Amino acid sequence: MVKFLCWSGHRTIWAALYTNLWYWLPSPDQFQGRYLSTGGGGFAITSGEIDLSSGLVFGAASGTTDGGFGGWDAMLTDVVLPANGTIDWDILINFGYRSIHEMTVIGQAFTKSFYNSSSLYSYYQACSEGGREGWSQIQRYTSLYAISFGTQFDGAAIGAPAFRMPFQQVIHLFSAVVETTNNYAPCPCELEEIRNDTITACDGLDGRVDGVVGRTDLCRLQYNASSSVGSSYSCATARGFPAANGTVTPQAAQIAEEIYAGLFDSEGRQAYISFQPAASFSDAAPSYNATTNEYYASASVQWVNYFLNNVASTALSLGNITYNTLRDWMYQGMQQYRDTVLTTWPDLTDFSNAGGKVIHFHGESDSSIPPASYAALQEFYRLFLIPGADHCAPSSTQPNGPFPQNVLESVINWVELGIIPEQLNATVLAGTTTDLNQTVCSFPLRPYWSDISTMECVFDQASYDTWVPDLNSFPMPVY
Ligand SMILES: *[C@@H]1O[C@H](CO)[C@@H](O)[C@H](O)[C@H]1NC(C)=O
Ligand SMILES: *[C@@H]1O[C@H](CO)[C@@H](O)[C@H](O)[C@H]1NC(C)=O
Ligand SMILES: *[C@@H]1O[C@H](CO)[C@@H](O)[C@H](O)[C@H]1NC(C)=O
Ligand SMILES: *[C@@H]1O[C@H](CO)[C@@H](O)[C@H](O)[C@H]1NC(C)=O
Ligand SMILES: *[C@@H]1O[C@H](CO)[C@@H](O)[C@H](O)[C@H]1NC(C)=O
Ligand SMILES: *[C@@H]1O[C@H](CO)[C@@H](O)[C@H](O)[C@H]1NC(C)=O
Ligand SMILES: *[C@@H]1O[C@H](CO)[C@@H](O)[C@H](O)[C@H]1NC(C)=O
Ligand SMILES: *[C@@H]1O[C@H](CO)[C@@H](O)[C@H](O)[C@H]1NC(C)=O
Ligand SMILES: *[C@@H]1O[C@H](CO)[C@@H](O)[C@H](O)[C@H]1NC(C)=O
Ligand SMILES: [Ca+2]
Repeated sequence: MVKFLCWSGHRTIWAALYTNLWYWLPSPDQFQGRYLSTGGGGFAITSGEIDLSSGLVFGAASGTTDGGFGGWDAMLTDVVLPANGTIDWDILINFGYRSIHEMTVIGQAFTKSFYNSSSLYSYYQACSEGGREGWSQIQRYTSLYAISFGTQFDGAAIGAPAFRMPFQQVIHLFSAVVETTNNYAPCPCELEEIRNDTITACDGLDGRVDGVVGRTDLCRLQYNASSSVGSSYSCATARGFPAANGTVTPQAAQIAEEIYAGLFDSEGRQAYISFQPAASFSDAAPSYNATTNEYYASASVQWVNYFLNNVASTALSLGNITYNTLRDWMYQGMQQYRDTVLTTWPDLTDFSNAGGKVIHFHGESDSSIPPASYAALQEFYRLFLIPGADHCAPSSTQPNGPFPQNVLESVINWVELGIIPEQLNATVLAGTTTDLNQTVCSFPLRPYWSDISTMECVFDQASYDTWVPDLNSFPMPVY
């Protein structure tokens, strides 16, 4: 295996920064005619060596880029504001789509020339922000490349993409605003009790009692957090919070219900989706004042400060923020970033015509990026909601849930062998059923276990409808 580093550069506006590219190459006897691009997470455009190694298993040369941020550990937020009031659009475009594209085109040409290979299958794999980066390529670089490559990528394995970033970043404030609006910040233990009760109450709705909520849609339809009111809870000191005990209050149940329901404006119109029941309430975690012994709502406000107000600050009072404010911030972000990080160009005809394939998977109990989807474009795109899984990872509170281990292999099989991924293979990695292999249904089909070992993929309209909300708080369609 060869590790290869090179640079390409055209940025001269703010500073003479070059973009570093990093490729890992399998030895020629292990090369299988494949190239893989990888991406980042959070505000990072790269995941470094961890993801580069994932291509070698499949005999693929693999690439990553630092986006011209000045180093492999640099974040977009380190460089996007050269001064308060000023966005570096060049660097934002790098992050939005350009750097992954350049790294891919150079990597493809380099791979062909290094291995004397006249043809190449090209893939993409990443999760979260990296998933958004993958969609940024699928949505942009197809017809342009149809002549030489068919499509820039033949296939992509995309996990929990942050592709509606201006919405998803603002929804991170929603749980805290639900608390300030209700004038109550529950201690983490109280919401954890509600989540545990939710898991217990909804576990069996998928036909199998295994501690995993495989049907959060039925849970939304049939469960009400108010049934937790009066349950007693008790937690030891943890994560900077003191030991706590008590019984679940009606206010905490109300907060849980509002978080599950999603963001509604003052006229009762829906603005955005939120987390599914049984997801962890991580966005609702309060701060604690040891002097007054009080919990108060808090949230990460980096997106609002950096990208909407253009100031490098992490301070923002939640005092006057209403649900309408959150809606307006989403609208502002949609306008300001629709051609950079809002990655929802809806027409994928060229990609589909060129034979491109996407497997998109998303933890059903994702506590960072809510999983509702609008697409059912089964010919070239498959969505798999992973029962009980959290953000790009299994959930520790639903340990018997499966997690897919070989999504890229399923994409490769689909592209190169025409094997349609009707279901996705997944393995239980912890809990009492460790190593058990399961399969995951292709959305909009949903799992139902008719007995402990037999799962069917079923459809029902009421469940489906919970996944396709009408975001009618906006005067235009939200893709
Ligand atoms: C590619 O071809 C050149 C020229 O024939 C040769 O020197 C080189 O070793 C080949 N590379 C590989 C990886 O086979
Ligand atoms: C919730 O369940 C987990 C086990 O999954 C347990 O560790 C935790 O203590 C429970 N929390 C509460 C508040 O009971
Ligand atoms: C849950 O129950 C509470 C209390 O009975 C009620 O006010 C609320 O409307 C219910 N929520 C839903 C979504 O049905
Ligand atoms: C509950 O918390 C109070 C202090 O808030 C403490 O005095 C009491 O011992 C705790 N009870 C239990 C069962 O942990
Ligand atoms: C905690 O509360 C005290 C008393 O109101 C206040 O002086 C202090 O600033 C608070 N600390 C934090 C971190 O908010
Ligand atoms: C940018 O604005 C923030 C918020 O007003 C302030 O805290 C910070 O010091 C400013 N930074 C610079 C470099 O002026
Ligand atoms: C809320 O807005 C009012 C009026 O603009 C302002 O006076 C007040 O300081 C704000 N409160 C907070 C907590 O930001
Ligand atoms: C999925 O699992 C089946 C049954 O074990 C196996 O035949 C198939 O090769 C697996 N597919 C992938 C992509 O791992
Ligand atoms: C699950 O599948 C993997 C890979 O396909 C295989 O190695 C493993 O033995 C299977 N586990 C069980 C319990 O069948
Ligand atoms: Ca279950």
